[in-house]
Amino acid sequence: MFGEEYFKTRKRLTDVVVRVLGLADKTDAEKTPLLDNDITKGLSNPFLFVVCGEVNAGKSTLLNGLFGEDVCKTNVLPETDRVQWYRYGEEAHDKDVTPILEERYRPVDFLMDFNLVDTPGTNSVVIGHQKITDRFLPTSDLIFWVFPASNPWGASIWNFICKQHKKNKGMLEKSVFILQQADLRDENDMEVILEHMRDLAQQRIGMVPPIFPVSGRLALQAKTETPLAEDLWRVSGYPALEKHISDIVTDSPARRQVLENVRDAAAKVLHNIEGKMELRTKLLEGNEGFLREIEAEVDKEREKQSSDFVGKFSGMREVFISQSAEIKEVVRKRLSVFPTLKSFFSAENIPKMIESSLVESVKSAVEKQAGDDGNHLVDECRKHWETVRPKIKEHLSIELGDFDQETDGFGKTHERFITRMGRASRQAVVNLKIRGGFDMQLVERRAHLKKWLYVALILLMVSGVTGAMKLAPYPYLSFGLLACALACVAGFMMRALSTRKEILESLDERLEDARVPFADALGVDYRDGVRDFYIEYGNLLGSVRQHISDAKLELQPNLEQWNGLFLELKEIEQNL
Ligand SMILES: Nc1nc2c(ncn2[C@@H]2O[C@H](COP(=O)(O)OP(=O)(O)O)[C@@H](O)[C@H]2O)c(=O)[nH]1
Ligand SMILES: [Mg+2]
Repeated sequence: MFGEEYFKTRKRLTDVVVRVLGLADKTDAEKTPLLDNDITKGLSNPFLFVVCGEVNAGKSTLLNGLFGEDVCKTNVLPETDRVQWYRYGEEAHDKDVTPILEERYRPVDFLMDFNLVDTPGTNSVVIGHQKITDRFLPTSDLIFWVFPASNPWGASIWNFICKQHKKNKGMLEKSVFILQQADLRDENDMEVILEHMRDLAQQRIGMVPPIFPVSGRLALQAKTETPLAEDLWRVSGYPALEKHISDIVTDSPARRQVLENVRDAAAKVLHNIEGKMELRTKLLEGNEGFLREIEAEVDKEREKQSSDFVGKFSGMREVFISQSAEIKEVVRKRLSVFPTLKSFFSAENIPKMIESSLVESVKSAVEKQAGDDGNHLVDECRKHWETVRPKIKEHLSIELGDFDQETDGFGKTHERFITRMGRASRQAVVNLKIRGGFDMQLVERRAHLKKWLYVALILLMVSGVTGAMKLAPYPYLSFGLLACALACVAGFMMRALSTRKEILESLDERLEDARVPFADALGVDYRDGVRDFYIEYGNLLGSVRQHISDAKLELQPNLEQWNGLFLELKEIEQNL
């Protein structure tokens, strides 16, 4: 294959162009210079070789030698009087373009990159033939002037060359002279003939193009043998010719320019892509900043709600005070004279009853307050969400549902908050250890009052006995004892009331002292509960966060592909 290096670079560039266009599509970048047909068409343009020479010079055989197969018909008689344009086609077929131009499509790989124009001969007299030759010569990459080695000085071809040379400046630079059918001459003759041709060329056209003595027939024969018949191949003179063709293909400035233009266009589009990606990265960074602002706002809102808790908590203290007032009333009743007396005869646990009643009432009051506060928090979140939604729509074009579409109104968190506060309040009351101290006081009181009662009863009994036995000084002794018993009962009653007062005072003091630790004990749970609401609220922004990180992930492979393409394009540039 001729010009392997060139075709490798061209293929690579074509691949890069396809991938650059793909990336441009993905990143929405401007592709204009690469869409310009004039620029990219050059990538697939085949090379054009034109073969000129007299009838029977061996032109068709020369081409078959290059193909390595019998593509062009050869004949002693003029095979055709038409110009034949050999092009690639998946099926072999011929197409008349004009009465003197015929397109011949052949499934030969070589033709994908090279088109060949086989002219019928400079000595053929076909009207209009000249016109066709005029059309192909200027655009051709290479012109083979074919001379039969048997007689390379035929007048008609030399006249034709002179005429074309005058019309087409630069034509000779891309011309080579082929001395075909060299196998018919021996080596010494060839030397003489070559010398003679050089002189003739100098005389007629003022320069000597490269001259290659070859034998198309031997070349074809060599190529059709497997493996290639090396000796025949060398003798055919084709190695030098093919090397020359390769050099022309690789060094063609026009072709190189095409590659450079395509490379420049690809670089431009790559630059556009870079711009788009930078913009996108900036936008995403902006989005992240925006999201951080909103998150900070949510944090601030949480802080605010947690710190407002001092105010709300005075409410919790009030709850405790009002509940303790009720409790004191109950205690006062329980410790009045008759219930106290009754309590000597029936088992009852006043401290336990007091504690559980306090626990229950405080718990339900705290739960109610927590329920109200929870509703308030949900309202605050809802209000805030309605300020966030339009901002996210404006900045990130993300449509978020309203608060109740996006959440269940924080129902579970709300319930958890209430349960948590209820439990905390129970624990807080128990931790106050009101019961322990109270218990001791009651035991002491009972023991003390019992003494009074027992003494009164004993006196009453003794007074009865002495009265019945009429012991002297009757009845003064029994009346005296009765009076003493009554005095003891009065003492009992007075002590019962005064100890009740003492106990109530100390209970009052204890409850008073407990107010602050009680509220403090709830503080931690309350703050955590508030935080729960805002954690759940913050999660609402999760879809936005996800959207941004998805977009970033999407960007990553594009960045990598861009880097790869940039490096490849740089390498191609160095090869050019
Ligand atoms: N010995 C020999 N004969 C050749 C060679 N090339 C062509 N011929 C013969 O020359 C005749 C004309 O060849 P052809 O390729 O058709 O010439 P065209 O008219 O210029 O295309 C045919 O009979 C070929 O067999 C060659 O390299 N060596
Ligand atoms: Mg021919």
